[in-house]
Amino acid sequence: MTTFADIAPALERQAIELPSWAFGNSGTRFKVFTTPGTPRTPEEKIADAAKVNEYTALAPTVALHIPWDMVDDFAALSRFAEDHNVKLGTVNSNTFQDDVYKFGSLAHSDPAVRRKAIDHHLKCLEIMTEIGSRDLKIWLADGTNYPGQDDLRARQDHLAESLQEIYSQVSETQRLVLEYKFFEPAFYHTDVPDWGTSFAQVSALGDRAYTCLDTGHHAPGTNIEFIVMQLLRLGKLGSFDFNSRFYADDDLIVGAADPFQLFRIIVEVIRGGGLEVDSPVQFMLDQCHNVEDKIPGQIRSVLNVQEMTARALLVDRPALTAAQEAHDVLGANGILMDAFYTDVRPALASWREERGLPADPMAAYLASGNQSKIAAERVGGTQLSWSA
Ligand code: AOS
Ligand code: ZN
Ligand code: ZN
Repeated sequence: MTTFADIAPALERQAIELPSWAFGNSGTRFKVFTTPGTPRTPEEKIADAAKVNEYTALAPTVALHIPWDMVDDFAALSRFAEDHNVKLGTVNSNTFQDDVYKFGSLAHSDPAVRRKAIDHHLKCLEIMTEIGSRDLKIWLADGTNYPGQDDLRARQDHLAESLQEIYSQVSETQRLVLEYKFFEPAFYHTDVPDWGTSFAQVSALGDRAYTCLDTGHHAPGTNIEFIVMQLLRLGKLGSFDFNSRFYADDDLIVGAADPFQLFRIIVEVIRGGGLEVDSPVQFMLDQCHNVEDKIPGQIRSVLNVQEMTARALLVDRPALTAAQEAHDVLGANGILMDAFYTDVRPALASWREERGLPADPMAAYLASGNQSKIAAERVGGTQLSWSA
């Protein structure tokens, strides 16, 4: 029988990186609604991320997006973050907004376009060195819309060469993480559609190249926890982009659509050592808040991950192994479901209080008045959106 005291050390070291872009306005192709108090600068995005950490102690780092978070002085931005008790984390590249990338970036047929895309990543690595960031995360919008539009094989070769050049500049203390996505914005094929392609590409690069698994980037019905198991087994699961989806890449609050799937994923993370001290797995959110307030949206998200982690840690491993070895099908399933159905919220509330945190971070944040404070303070200027 696993108790809450047994799982406390693992909960203690849980860290979930927040994406700076989650604090900007976002929407669908139909409308982007604005929220009072939305950040107008990268500093304000970091200050909002720091609020999430202040109330939860779960989110000590903030991921940047270049050029959305481009500033003149990254050392100053880094100091600003540290003054707010957070650090700058993963740097996300962006080769999907410029007209030159209409037909691709690192996989483009034109060497001049590939050069520009590679240089952008080299610039990201320079910024990472300046701010002490470990991970360069690459998500590519590259792909085609119609069969025959381009040469799939040649594009894959171009991608491999481009990644090789970028990887050659990744320092000993840095990593390259390649995200996959099965469709969108390209609809016929994407150049990194699945974990297998990402795995093949990063394996060809070397030890400091990993795969990023975004939970929203699979076809409906995909057994994502199997992929988690396999990538951990192969030593190539570098990071998660957590979110949830009902239909496509919805980027909704993690655990909102399918809490049981999140539980199953975290069970495999734990089984594969992904929560251990020296684990290579970086937990990150990749979400947008279209209609809800952004800071509470992120607070809810990290709490969802924490709650599901606590439940997954409560799985009675020795009993599960015994049931599995005995081929006790229903017994094994029952042990897993017992953990899933455990309400860990009261125990987590006391655990937080023992650490000087609010028992209910969401209620404490809402009562703090911060939301009306930032709405009153942040007048003038231009609110940032998800993509700027
Ligand atoms: C895009 O679909 C990917 O999920 C990216 O990880 C992420 O949303 C993007 O980098 C933000 O622009
Ligand atoms: Zn993502
Ligand atoms: Zn996505």
